[in-house]
Amino acid sequence: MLRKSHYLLGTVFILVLVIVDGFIIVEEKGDPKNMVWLDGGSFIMGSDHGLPDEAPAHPVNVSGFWIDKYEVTNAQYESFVTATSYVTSAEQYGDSLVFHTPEGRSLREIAPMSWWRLVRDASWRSPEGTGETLLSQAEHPVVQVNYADALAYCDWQGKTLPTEAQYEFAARGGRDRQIYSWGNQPIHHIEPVTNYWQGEFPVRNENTDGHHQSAPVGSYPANDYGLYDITGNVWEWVSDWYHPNAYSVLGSRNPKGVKREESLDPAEPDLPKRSIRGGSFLCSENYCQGFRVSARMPADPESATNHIGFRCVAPKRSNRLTALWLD
Ligand SMILES: [Ca+2]
Ligand SMILES: [Ca+2]
Repeated sequence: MLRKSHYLLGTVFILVLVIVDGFIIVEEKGDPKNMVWLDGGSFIMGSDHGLPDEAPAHPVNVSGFWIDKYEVTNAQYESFVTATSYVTSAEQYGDSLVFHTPEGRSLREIAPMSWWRLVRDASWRSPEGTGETLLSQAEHPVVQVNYADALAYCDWQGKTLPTEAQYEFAARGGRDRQIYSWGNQPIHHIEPVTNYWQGEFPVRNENTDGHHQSAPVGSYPANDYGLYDITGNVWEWVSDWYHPNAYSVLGSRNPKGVKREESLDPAEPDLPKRSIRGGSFLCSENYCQGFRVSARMPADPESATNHIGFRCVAPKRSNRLTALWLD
């Protein structure tokens, strides 16, 4: 009997050692690289003072999740491509959309969206299609990735793309009912806090924030949750299908967007679109104002452009994510 008790005690001791050892290993290695854990909670999503698709402001509750501190960079995407031989859609098509400053003196003289051109050989490796290598832009956010290209990277990392609710929760950094990730101070009244377009879009970029196009990730201050470029720099893919009235029909707990067949962009009603969030270096005060935390934009998930990138989230420790922690 005594020997059996000793045996059981020994087994328990070994189990505790294994568990404690595993725990210590994870703790010693720290959190996943360049991610922030957000506890989740309730917040007011949307705005009654922005564009119609941001209304109504409504209470939403999200569960806790990990989120990347930075937009995914060219260097990180290159690691993924090297490991998997992944070929993006723009590379398969042989062309992609690139912003060009159009002819004209003001936005009123210029046809909407005429500043986008399909450029031969534009891809994440050469966002402008100029053949320029990425060596000098390794820490810039990867662009010219469509929705599937972004999701493939996150999946490889054991992560996924954020929902709109997760994105807005993260972008607000606890600032309910405020306009920007830094509060309510107008963007032109303060030191550059994000990479956006100063001057009249799309004809005059005064570039007082120092970056005519994308900036290396983390070039501007983080928000209150320690997230960089969560507004500005490049737009970011989120997993929701876009609908302008989504906030009137979705539930309040971990909303995931409407169904694909319900997606609607009134400008192109036959084309289901995903939402993008956060605005880009092309967003100005006279056009789009995508750097407001409640701003939403529909985007064709098949298309890639030189102002849309992404970051990933993880709801919990997946095996792949844990492996990355232990790398
Ligand atoms: Ca800028
Ligand atoms: Ca961004």
